[in-house]
Formats: sequence, structure tokens, C-alpha cells
Amino acid sequence: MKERRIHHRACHLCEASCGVRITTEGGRIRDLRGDPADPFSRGYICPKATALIDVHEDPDRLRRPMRREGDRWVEIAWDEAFDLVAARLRAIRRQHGADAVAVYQGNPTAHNIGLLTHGQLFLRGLGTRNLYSATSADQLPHMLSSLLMFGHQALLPVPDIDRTDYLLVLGANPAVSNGSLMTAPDVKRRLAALRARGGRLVVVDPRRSETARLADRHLFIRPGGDAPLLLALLQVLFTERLVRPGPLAPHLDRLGELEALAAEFSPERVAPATGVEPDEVRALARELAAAPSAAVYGRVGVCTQEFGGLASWLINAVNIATGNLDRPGGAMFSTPPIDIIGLASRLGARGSFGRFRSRVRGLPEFGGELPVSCLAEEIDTPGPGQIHALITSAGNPVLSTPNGARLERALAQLDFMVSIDFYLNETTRLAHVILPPTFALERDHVELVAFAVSVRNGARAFPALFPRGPDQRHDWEICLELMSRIHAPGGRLGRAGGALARRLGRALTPRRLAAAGVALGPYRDRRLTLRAIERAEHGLDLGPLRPRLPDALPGGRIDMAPPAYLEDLGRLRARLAEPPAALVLIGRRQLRSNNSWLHNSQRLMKGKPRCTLLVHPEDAARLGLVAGGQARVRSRVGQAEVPVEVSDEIMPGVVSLPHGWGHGRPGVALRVAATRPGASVNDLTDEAFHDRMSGTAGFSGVAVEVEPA
Ligand SMILES: Nc1nc2c(c(=O)[nH]1)N[C@H]1C(S)=C(S)[C@@H](COP(=O)(O)OP(=O)(O)OC[C@H]3O[C@@H](n4cnc5c(=O)[nH]c(N)nc54)[C@H](O)[C@@H]3O)O[C@H]1N2
Ligand SMILES: Nc1nc2c(c(=O)[nH]1)N[C@H]1C(S)=C(S)[C@@H](COP(=O)(O)OP(=O)(O)OC[C@H]3O[C@@H](n4cnc5c(=O)[nH]c(N)nc54)[C@H](O)[C@@H]3O)O[C@H]1N2
Ligand code: SF4
Ligand SMILES: [Mo]
Repeated sequence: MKERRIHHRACHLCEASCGVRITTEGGRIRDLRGDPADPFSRGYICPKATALIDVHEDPDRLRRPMRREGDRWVEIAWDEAFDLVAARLRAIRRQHGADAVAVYQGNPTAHNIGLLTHGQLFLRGLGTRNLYSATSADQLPHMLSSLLMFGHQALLPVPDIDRTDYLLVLGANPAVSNGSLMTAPDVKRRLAALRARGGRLVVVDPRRSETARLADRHLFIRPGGDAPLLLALLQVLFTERLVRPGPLAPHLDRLGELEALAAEFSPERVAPATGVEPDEVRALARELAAAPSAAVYGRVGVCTQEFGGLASWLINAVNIATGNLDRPGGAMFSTPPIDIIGLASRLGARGSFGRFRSRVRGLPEFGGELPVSCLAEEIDTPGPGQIHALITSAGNPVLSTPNGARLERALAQLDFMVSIDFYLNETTRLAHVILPPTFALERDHVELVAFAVSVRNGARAFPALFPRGPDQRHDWEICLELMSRIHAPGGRLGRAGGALARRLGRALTPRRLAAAGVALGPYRDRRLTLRAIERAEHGLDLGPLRPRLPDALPGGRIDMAPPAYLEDLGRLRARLAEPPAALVLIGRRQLRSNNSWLHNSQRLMKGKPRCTLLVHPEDAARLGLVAGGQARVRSRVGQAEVPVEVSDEIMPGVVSLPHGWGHGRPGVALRVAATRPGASVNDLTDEAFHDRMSGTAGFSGVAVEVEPA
């Protein structure tokens, strides 16, 4: 056991999925570095990769189920925990119906094969309308535009950044995030290569971000101004006869309607809302049209704002209008080793929107889920259909969703709450039971999500690095166990059926399901198997993206002007007629944070405090704020006190605060995070400020007042 061994696998803390080389000795990690032989990341890793070790070894990480008795937590046995949870959830379902049990799933779900297979089976199988996830605080608008335009909510275009001649980035900061809905490890090198081959990079962002600093040009934009800007781009493209959809033209519906609606949005008309000079808009349109290939790419900044739905649609529309959808160097579709979209489409599952609406505010369902902006009110508003119990899985909604403070109060009122998570954090401390799963190094990994949105086709899978502890459970096992204890005996299957289902579920491990998926997948002609993917220990490169349209379109057509967007234009016109708010808040991702959950790593917490309010010098002077001083920030829903950082990298009239902080809440058992708790920006963001069309949370553009504290 003492022998030194080298393992090649990947970090899957985020979508970039960077290859790592880990040296172990005596069951411990001696060294972790980037894998130079990895064809995707070529030796790159970001500072967060060391958190693989830190979380693995974290003494605060939970390894046994815990039950709360008032303010005290006691360890209990798994069997007792499963029985307790199942009994409570069954009783609440019996008394109030299936919708009374809500579910919230967080971001790490996407990087956890067992939560994608058995987790979905269990949580969606509960048959509740009250399904919530981080999707509605993130990429929902992109998925919605894929559903409404391309006919499947998971058919997401990816900018082909390794071959493009022109990349226009709106509301994304890949130099820090390492790309999202764009698996592109070591993005900075790729962006440098783009410029080195004569291509151009333009970034549109209310902050001169780390990505903007690498660009040929950076344009400040008022938060929420993207939809008007994109409409103006289309207006110029149409009036200057620059629209050339190329080979896609015969597959487009309602291009004429798009032209007609864009006509009213001249660059001059939208300028007050966007803050972008009309000449700049015209230049952008002409450059996009003239480039041999170009891609417009937008992410969190265009999604989590008042007009995220419209903006996502219009990004696709510009890519199509300039002939760049599905062409090398444009926005393309990956071909992942498991064709979830094809499999789902054949079963008639393309996604859904607006099938039902939330009880209190009437926000639309998307993909079977309701917007997380309405979770708190669905708990704290009495009446038929009220939520009485909650299951959280791999999420920390108290820190990650708008008006987390209201949600926190609502959670305390629940009859029952269970969290599947290995940290006692801001959310799970309110649970009655915590069920801690294994962590990344203790379980098999098959990458499902990253290569569905990768800038290069590929595949990756590897076995657990360390055996799990004798009394640990994987997420999928927890979900399977709960599922069988909630539904049987007495469920539709009866006692014998329940036992059979459990045996079947245990035999169908996530790995076996994935193996079947690969065998049926798009590379079956090449006889690709999961075993072959696992043998490729540096990751399997399956080549550059290939054009896939029109075959990949489930309905064979692209809708350029879906009615749901046309209806929403009225709301945009009304906003354009109003004066903009004097001071608005936006977010900021940081290299050594991953949303809320890596702040218990000493190495990642080193250096200056990072939870600071970024203020432009003019605003600082006007408001009487000084660098290093404290500011009190107020919004409709709450307030926070934070240290001030003065910089002209932020545009005047905008302030920025990172998310994922606020660890000072009582009962949080994160000893390192507690040394620098910071304030939660989501105690300021407003659940009532959202994209009404899609239901997505509005983190960007929240009206605030700031004064010295
Ligand atoms: N203001 C503001 N708010 C935001 C954002 C923003 O930019 N600004 N960004 C939004 C975005 S993009 C996202 S994705 C969300 C994230 O929102 P969440 O997913 O709710 O929050 P995370 O901080 O990612 O919390 C992840 C939780 O999962 C646990 N965990 C980690 N790995 C596993 C695992 O393998 N299994 C299980 N069961 N648990 C695990 C961690 O301990 C942690 O408690 O936040 C959103 N909130
Ligand atoms: N280091 C690190 N990496 C991460 C994460 C992390 O927390 N830390 N989180 C991961 C997750 S869950 C995700 S979803 C991805 C997100 O990946 P990205 O979307 O690339 O990351 P953000 O930093 O949120 O980028 C949003 C940008 O939009 C800008 N912005 C804000 N409002 C507006 C607006 O109205 N219009 C425009 N045009 N721009 C605006 C912001 O200033 C910011 O630069 O990152 C992932 N990677
Ligand atoms: S970018 Fe960092 S956190 Fe994301 S996969 Fe790569 S090393 Fe891990
Ligand atoms: Mo995210």
C-alpha cells in the first residue's frame, strides 16, 4: 500500500474537465498537477483543482448521516436515516399530496453521473410539480431558446473557438470561469491562439473583465442591455442587406417576421438602454457579417437578467442571420459519445415550457421544473398546494438563489427537510436529516455533460481513485434506497415488486447505464465502448466539431421568431421608455471560488479578502465611499455591509459583488470558511426581479442604494 502510483484522470469540479495527474502513496495524495498528455487541457489546471484534495481530506466533510435535534446534530446509522426520511416523506405525501414535497437540485449534479441517472429517476419520479434547480438561476434561457428555435432544449450551440475568425462575447468571463456551455479547458490559451491567427475577440460586459483584458475591444454595456443591443445588430444586418443564412436558409421559418420586428430597434433608439454608441453597433454588425467565420457567445451575464430569454434567442438569431450556425468557426453542435438528445427525442421528450404555472406568482414551468425565484413563496404562502417538505441535493440555495434570506426563513418553517450533501452549510443546517454522499475521488466518473457542449468532440471516463469508507454511500445509492423505501411496500408495485425494483436498480449501476448509452451512441460505427473510453486515460479526442444540421433538428426546422418571444417584446419596449435606475448591482465570478462550496479550502482562501464591492471612482466620490472602507448596500429585499474596492474596470452606475459568500450564518460547520465569511449578494438580489418571460432569476441589474457604513 505504501507504493507510489500515478493516476491520470480529470478534475470534474466544473465543466472544463481538465486532465490531471495525481500521485498517491499509502492511500494519500502526494501531488496533483495538470496532465500534459491530455489532448483537451494539455497540462492546464486552474487553482480550484487542488480543492479535489482539500475537500477529500476536509475534516469538516460529513461521512455519516446526521439528524438534527433542535440546534444539535447527532450521527445516526444509514438504515435509521433512510427509514426516518422515507417515513416522513411518505406521511407528508399521504396527507398533502405529491406536490407538497419539493426538490432543489444544485450545480454539482451536472458533474455526477449517479445524480444524472438514479438521482433524476428518484427526484423526478416523486411526481411533484415543485421541482427546482440551479437551472433557473443559470442557463435556462439558453435551453429555452434551443427548445423554441431548434426543437430540443438540450441542443445547445457551442462557439467553435479553436477555428473562429471572430468571437463576440456577451456576459461571459471564460478567462475566469473556464467556459460554460462551452467546454474549453485553458480558454486563455485558446483565446490567445485566436488572436495569434489574426482573429478578433470583442467582449461586451459592464465590467472590464479578465476576458475583456485579453480582447481586441471591450464595450461597456448597461446591465440588461443585451436584448436591445442584439435587436439593433439585427436591424443593421437587415437594413444593410448583410443577412446571409447560407445553406440553412431552406430550413428557416419566419425569417421575415424577424426582419419586420427588428426594424424598429435602430442603434440610436436602444443606445440609452445599452450605453453602446450607435457607431459601435454598426461596426460590430459589419464585422460579424464580413468575418469568414464568426460566433456570438453569451453566458450567465445574458441569462440571469431581466431580458435573458430575449437575449438568448437573439444570440442564436444573429449567428443564423450571419450564416454562422453549424459552420466551422461559427456556433456548432457537439457530438457526445452518449446521444441523450437523440434517445430522448425518440421517446418524444424534447423538453417543455409553460405546461403549468407556479401556484403563487404564475411563473412558467420549464423542463418539468418551476423557477427557483418562487421557491420561498411556495413554502411560506399558505393554502392548497403549499410545500411542506423539501429535498435538497447537491445545492446551497440559501446562498445561491435570489433573496436567500427569505428562503432561509421559509426553510425553517418546513415540516421536514432532508439534504443530500457532505457539508453542514448555510442550507443543510436547516435540514432535519443530512445524508452525505461520497466525493469525487471515491466514485466512478463518466463525463456526460461536458462533451455535450464541448468545443471539440471527446469522451472521458475513469474509475474511483480511492475506495470509499466502509460506511459511505454514493449519491446514486442514496437515491435508489430512498426511492425504494418511499414507494414500496404499499406502493403500486407491492412488496415483491419493490424488492425486485431495488435489485434491478442495484444491478443497473450508473456505469452500466452509461456503457449501454455509449454502445448505442453516435460512435457505434467506430465500435466505441465505455471500456475503450476508460482505457484512454488522458481523455479520448474524437476530433473537431462537425456540421450536424438539419439532421440534428428533431423537427427538421428552425423557428426564427417564436411567438413567446414576440409577446415579450412589449415588456422590452416599456423598459426602453423608462429612465434607467441610478445604481445597479451585478455579480463577479472569482478564480478561487466555485459558487459557494470551496471556501473551506485553506489554499483557496489565501490572500486578500475577496468579497468586496467594486465601485467606479466617480460613483465612489459621489457616494462618499473610499477604497478599503465599508459600504452599506440596500435593495428592496435586504442589506449587506461589505468592504469597498474602487476601480474604473466597472462602468459608472454599476457596482459588483461576487456570489457564494455569507458563511457567517449560525450553525454553519465550515471552519475555514468561517474565518472569512463575507456577505451574501443573494441577501440583496430580489426574487421579484426576474425575467418574466422565462422565469429565470435576475442577478444582474438589481437596483441598489449604497452609502458609507
Ligand atoms: N447572485 C448570484 N447568484 C448565483 C449566481 C451568480 O452568478 N450570481 N450563479 C448561479 C449559478 S450559475 C449556479 S450554477 C448556482 C449554483 O447554485 P447551487 O448549486 O445551489 O450552489 P453551489 O454553491 O454550487 O452548492 C453546491 C452544493 O453541492 C454540494 N456538493 C458538491 N459535490 C456534490 C456531490 O457530488 N453530491 C452531492 N450530493 N452534493 C455535492 C456542495 O457541498 C454544496 O453544498 O448559483 C447561482 N447563483
Ligand atoms: N472560478 C470559477 N469558475 C466557475 C464558477 C465559479 O464560481 N468560479 N462557476 C461555474 C458555473 S456554475 C458557471 S454557470 C460558469 C459561468 O461562466 P461565465 O458566464 O463565463 O461566468 P461569469 O463570471 O458569471 O460571467 C458573467 C459575465 O457577465 C457580465 N455581466 C453581468 N451582467 C451583464 C449584462 O447585463 N450584460 C452583459 N453583456 N454582461 C453582463 C459579468 O460582469 C461577467 O463578466 O462558471 C463556472 N466556472
Ligand atoms: S477549470 Fe479548474 S475546476 Fe474546472 S475542471 Fe479545470 S481544473 Fe477543475
Ligand atoms: Mo452555473
